[in-house]
Amino acid sequence: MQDKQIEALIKAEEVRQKKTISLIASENYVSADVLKALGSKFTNKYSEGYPGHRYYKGQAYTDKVEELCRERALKLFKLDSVKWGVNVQALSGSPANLAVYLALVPKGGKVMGMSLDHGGHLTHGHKVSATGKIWTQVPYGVNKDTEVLDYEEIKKLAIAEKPNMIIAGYTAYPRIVDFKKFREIADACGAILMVDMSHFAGLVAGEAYPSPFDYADVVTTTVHKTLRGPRSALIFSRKDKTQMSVKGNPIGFDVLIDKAVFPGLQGGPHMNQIAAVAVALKEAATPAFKKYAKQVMKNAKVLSDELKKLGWKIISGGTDSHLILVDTFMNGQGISGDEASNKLEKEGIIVNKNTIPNETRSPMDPSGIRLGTAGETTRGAKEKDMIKLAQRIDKVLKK
Ligand code: DSN
Repeated sequence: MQDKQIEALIKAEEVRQKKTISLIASENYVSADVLKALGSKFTNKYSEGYPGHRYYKGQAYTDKVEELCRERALKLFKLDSVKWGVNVQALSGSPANLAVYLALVPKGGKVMGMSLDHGGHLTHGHKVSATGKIWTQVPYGVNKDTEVLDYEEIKKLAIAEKPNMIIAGYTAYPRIVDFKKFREIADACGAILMVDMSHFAGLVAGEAYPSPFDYADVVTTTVHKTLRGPRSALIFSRKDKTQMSVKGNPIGFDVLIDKAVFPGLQGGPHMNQIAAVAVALKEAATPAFKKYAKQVMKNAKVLSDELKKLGWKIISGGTDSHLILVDTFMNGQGISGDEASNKLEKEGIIVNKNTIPNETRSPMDPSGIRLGTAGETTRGAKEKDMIKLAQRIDKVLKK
């Protein structure tokens, strides 16, 4: 590179990644092919619009790449293109979620999402996010004692509040979500059901975690977590679910969402990113990826069990995904999440501090840390490595 300053920083980041263990549940390591597509000359092309309907000329290959990406996305999750559409242009998870609400929820309407300290995402209607300013969040949480979803409580709240949309799928919830129950809840109050599967999309693709597609009206996901692609997002939506236009014509959710993404929210799509998503989706359709997804979950279980044995409090008592939430503070018996994540970083283990359900501290210095096994599993880690890792974490935290 001519730019030696940036070249040096890229090199330094490569070395940092090589020398450290990332247990950040939302990170992964992409393939050389994904990187190649991201760094390709598609970055030079403006292609506002959708395949076949662009504003600028010169779209012969952008159209092909976007169509291929859409086909691969539908195929990976076994979706019928008559029933489901997919938008592949959202730049990342937050704009994807925002686009869905812009498309389907009237301004001032209610979105029912999990509160932040219980494991929800900012864009599930939290007040500091635009999603909490344009719409009103009806927050729900996990059961105080079991720390898992209490579907009866969620149903009662939904019936009382009548939200326009219910969001299932979280950023720090380690357990399997019962999508069928969420469908029943949405039907009981007339809400649209959106699943944000950003965290577990790769596990669904690898058939290691239940698929939400039989039950949801809309499914959003980032591509860069367990799905192991570039930073980007996909929005799947039902074509046969409609809303009335002002002229009284039914319009499919897919059409409304496409319009909300462009021109509603974004300009030209990042075609290099879409090419890289297409590469990642092809990789995720392989038998090797299925094996990977299962190993991610086995590793998380072993890491969680071992930390528990060593005396750490695991929120909800364990995990059935790639993600583990550890209460390191333990009501003052242990250390805060901030201190824990700092100590671990000094020893080359990268995690994020995280709030825990019914948090008593602050988001900047919460009671826990969140761990995930997607990245280290990509690097070949197995159960025996997780046992050693848990012992190392324990030693560092108790130092
Ligand atoms: N930052 C992502 C995560 O870590 O879960 C969500 O936006």
